[in-house]
Amino acid sequence: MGHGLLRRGVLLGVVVLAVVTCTQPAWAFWRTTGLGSGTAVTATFSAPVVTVSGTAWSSTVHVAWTAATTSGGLAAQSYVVVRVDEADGSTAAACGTSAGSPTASLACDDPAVPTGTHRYVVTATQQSWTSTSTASAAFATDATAPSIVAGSVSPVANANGYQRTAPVTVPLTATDVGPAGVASISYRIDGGTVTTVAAATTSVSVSGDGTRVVTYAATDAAGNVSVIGSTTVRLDTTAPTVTVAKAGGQADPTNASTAQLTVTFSEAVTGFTSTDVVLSGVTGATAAVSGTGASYTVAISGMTGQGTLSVSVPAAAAVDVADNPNTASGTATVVRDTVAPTVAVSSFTRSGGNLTVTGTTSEPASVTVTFCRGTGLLFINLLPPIWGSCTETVVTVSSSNSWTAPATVSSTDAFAYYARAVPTDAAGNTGSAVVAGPVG
Ligand SMILES: [Ca+2]
Ligand SMILES: [Ca+2]
Repeated sequence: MGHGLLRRGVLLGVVVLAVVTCTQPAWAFWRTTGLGSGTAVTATFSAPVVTVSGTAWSSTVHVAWTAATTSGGLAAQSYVVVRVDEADGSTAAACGTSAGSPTASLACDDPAVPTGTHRYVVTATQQSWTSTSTASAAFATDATAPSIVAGSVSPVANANGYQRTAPVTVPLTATDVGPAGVASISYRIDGGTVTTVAAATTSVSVSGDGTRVVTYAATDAAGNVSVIGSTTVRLDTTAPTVTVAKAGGQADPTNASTAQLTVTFSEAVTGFTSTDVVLSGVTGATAAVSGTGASYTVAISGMTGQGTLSVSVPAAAAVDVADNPNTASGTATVVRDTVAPTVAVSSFTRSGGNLTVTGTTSEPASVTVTFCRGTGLLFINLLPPIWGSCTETVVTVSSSNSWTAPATVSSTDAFAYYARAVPTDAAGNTGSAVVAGPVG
């Protein structure tokens, strides 16, 4: 026993030690009662004064304290460091110290401090004396990343998950876990430039058709970065356009009661049906639509009248995936004509070996003219020609409706010649034949 405090302590009958932890300085006192005569000896044991430091928000906290000494000048033998959580007052051993494993140092690093705000308390021990510091200043650590969520996009997507009005707004809200607090939100659209906003909430404005992916993350003031989130925006602000055309191989004009047309949208649509086809110009025409997506066939049937059938698709007949209604189409036409042309011969002449027949038709047409030698000389010709072996000439009659067909025969041939004209219009209607001759 090397010092006076204990020597004096041995002499005391009753020793009461009280440590006041929340006042500065802490102090201890002895009170003793002896046999017959009382003696009181009082000494103080100063408490350490604790300071904390470290890199902001770091989970390693440097704790330092002043040496505790007795009023008799004896330094404390050891110290135990305790960390107090500001949030709930709970305590934890710090710097690896405990009552059974104190430190003789006047400083230590407290590693792996959990996220939170902490104060430190150091208890000094000198033999049976103890003296506990007041709590240090607070030190906040934050090793916990914030979280970030996207709220409901505006406007609300349709049932297909598409928007048709730009811009689409994606609200973002970040929440930090720990005392550092959210420092910023960073986001980008697709592979675009990263935008960083120094706030805990922001909103992203998305424009431009397509499937757009917004990615985002939050960073707290300690530099912890959240998990990266993403929100997909499907934006289509473009209305479908539509064209109507005659199907491949569709005759125009035609003499049929049916016709086929194609309807092609600029993108896949839904809702296009037979009732969306507008028909006019030919009595009896009805439409039947088949097809899906962007391509449809319109089968027209039941035409009984003559004239120009007009086919079109009005605006808002169908919608795309984002519910954009189509714009109106142009008009496709097919002429229906079941009336056969008539033909007339105006003249049929021969000059040497040159035969020429002229005539007219009741409408633009092709006239098939067949020249044929009769069975005898002109003045005795009694029998009709044998048409199957005769020379044919096809002439197309212009809109003037007049035609001329030439043929060349032997200039010395004295037999009679005939010409037969048969008109066919563009719709395929063939008129009655007219025979001219003989000439010779
Ligand atoms: Ca944090
Ligand atoms: Ca569209």
